[in-house]
Amino acid sequence: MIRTVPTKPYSDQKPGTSGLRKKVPVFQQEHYAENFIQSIFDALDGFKGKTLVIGGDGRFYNREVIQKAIAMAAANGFGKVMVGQGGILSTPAASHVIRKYKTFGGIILSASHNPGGPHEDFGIKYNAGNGGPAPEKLTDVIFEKTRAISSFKIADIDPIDIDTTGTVKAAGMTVEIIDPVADYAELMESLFDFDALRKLFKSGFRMRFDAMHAVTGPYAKEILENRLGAPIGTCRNFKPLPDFGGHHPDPNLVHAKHLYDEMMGPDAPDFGAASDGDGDRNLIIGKGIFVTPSDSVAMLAANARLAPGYKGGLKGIARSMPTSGAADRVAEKLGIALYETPTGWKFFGNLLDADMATICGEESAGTGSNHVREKDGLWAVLLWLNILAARGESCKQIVAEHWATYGRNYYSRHDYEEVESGRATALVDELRAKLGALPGASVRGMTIASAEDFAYHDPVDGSISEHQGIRVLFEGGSRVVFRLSGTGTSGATLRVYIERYESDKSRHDLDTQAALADLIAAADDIAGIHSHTGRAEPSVIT
Ligand code: VG1
Ligand code: CO
Repeated sequence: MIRTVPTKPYSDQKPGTSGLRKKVPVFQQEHYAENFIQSIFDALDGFKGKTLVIGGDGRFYNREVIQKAIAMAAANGFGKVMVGQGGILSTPAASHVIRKYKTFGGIILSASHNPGGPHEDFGIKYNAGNGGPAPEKLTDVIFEKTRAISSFKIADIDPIDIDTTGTVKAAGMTVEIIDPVADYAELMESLFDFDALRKLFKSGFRMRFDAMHAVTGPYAKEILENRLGAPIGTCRNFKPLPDFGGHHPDPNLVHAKHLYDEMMGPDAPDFGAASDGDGDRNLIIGKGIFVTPSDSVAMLAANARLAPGYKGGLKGIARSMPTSGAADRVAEKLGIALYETPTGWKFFGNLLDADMATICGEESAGTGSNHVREKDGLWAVLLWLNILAARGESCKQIVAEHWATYGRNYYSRHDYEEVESGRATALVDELRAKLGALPGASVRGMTIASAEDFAYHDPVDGSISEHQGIRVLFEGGSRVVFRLSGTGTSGATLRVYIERYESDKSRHDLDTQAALADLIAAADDIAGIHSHTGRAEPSVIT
C-alpha cells in the first residue's frame, strides 16, 4: 500500500516569513506539494506512531493537498492525523489543537492574507510541538531537504471523507476528523469574561465582524453570535470561500475599506473588526476611530489585567522590530521587559515558551499571547471586547486616554508591491552600503542618530538572525525602517515603516500621513525609493 515515488528537486522551495507561498499553478506542478511535504518530514525526527494535525484556511487547492498530506503522513509512519472538518483549521486553532492534544506538530495549508483561487496563492507551513511556526533552524533544514530530495512516500488510499467528523483507519494510520471550532471556542471561554460580554451585547452594544470569506467565519459565528448572543448579522462574509469572494483576505484599510467606511459613518456600530485568510490577523476599528495594530498591542497590554486570563499580569511584551514603540512605553510603566524581534511570529516562540513574554504583536495586524504560539485574530477582538465591557467606555475614549497617558506614536507602513526583484535588491544593497555614513547626516532638517542592519540575538537559544530590516533612527526618536517582504509571490515588495512620537496632547488628533510627511520625504531621500522602484506612490498605505 505504500509507494516510494521518484521525484526531482525544485530549487524554489525556500520558506519565507511564514511558510512556503507560491501561486497555485506552481503548487500544481508535478510533485511540487509532495516534495515540500516530504522535505518537512525528512527534516523531522522521532514522529513514528505520533500524531500530526492537518488543516487549512479553505482556499483553492486546500482539499487536494490535505488528501496528499494524509496519505503521505500514513506512508511516513505517523500513527494518527487530526484533520479539521472540511479541511478547515484557522492558524491559531491549529496551534491550540497541537498544544492541547500534545501532538508532534502540524501542517497548516494557507497563504494567509494573500488572495486565493486557481491563479492566486497557496501555501504550506509546518508548526512544531509547541504549536508555533517552525523556527529558522528548522526551515533551513527543510529547504536543504527540498534541494536534495529524490523520492517521497505516499500510501495508496481512497480519498478520506473530511466532511464528516469521526475516526477512520487508512493504511494502518488513524484519521480523526475533528470539529475545527469547539476546542478553540472553549479556550476563548477560559480566557475571557463571557458573562460580561453577553451582558454587553444584551445592553444593545452593536458590533460588526467581517470574516472576509476566510477561515474565521465559523469561529466568529459560534463565539460572537451563538455563545455571546450578538445579534444574527453581526458577522458578515462568514462563509469561507476558496477564492475569498474574489477579494484579498487582508484586513487593512485598503482591503477592508467597506468596514472602515461603515465605522466612520453616521450610524456606525460601536465596534468593528475583521480577520485575514487564516484567522491570525485582526483589524480593530472603533466607532469613528481606527486603531493601528501597533497601538492595539500597546492598549491590549496596558489593559490585559481586566480579562480573567491575564488578571495575574504580564511577564513581558514582545514586538517585531518594525512595530511602533507604543508597547515599549506600556512595558516601561508596568515594569516588565520589552523584547524586539525580527518580523514573523516564529521569533516569539522561544520567548513565550520560556515565559519571558505574555503578549506579542506585529504592526501587520498580528497580536497574540501565550495561550497559543501564533498570532490570533479573534483573540484580539475578544480581548478588546472584554476591555470595553470592563471599562464601560467607548473604543475612542480608551484610545484618547491611552495617548494622553503614554503619548502617541504616529505610525504608517508604505508598501511598494510587485517591484521588479532586481530593482528592489539594488535599493537595499545601496542602502546597506551607505549605512556607516548616515549617522550625523542631516535630512530635511532632522539629524540621523544611528543606522543599522537589524540582527536579532535570541536570548533563549542564542541563535542569531541577520539582515532583518534596515532602520534609521533620528535624534528625538523618530525612525524609518526598510525591509523586503518574505510573503509575496510575485516580484518583490518593499515595506517602509515610518514612526514619530508625539507627547503633546494637543497634537494627538493630526492626520497620520500629514504628521509623518517630513519622515516620508526623508525616507525617499535616504533610500531613493522613487528612483529605484520607478514608483511615485506606494501601492498600499496602512
Ligand atoms: C508579513 C508581515 C509579518 C507577518 C507575516 C505573516 O510578512 O509583515 O509581520 O508575520 O506577513 O503574516 P512580510 O515578510 O511580507 O513582511 V500572515 O497573517 O500573512 O501569516
Ligand atoms: Co495570516
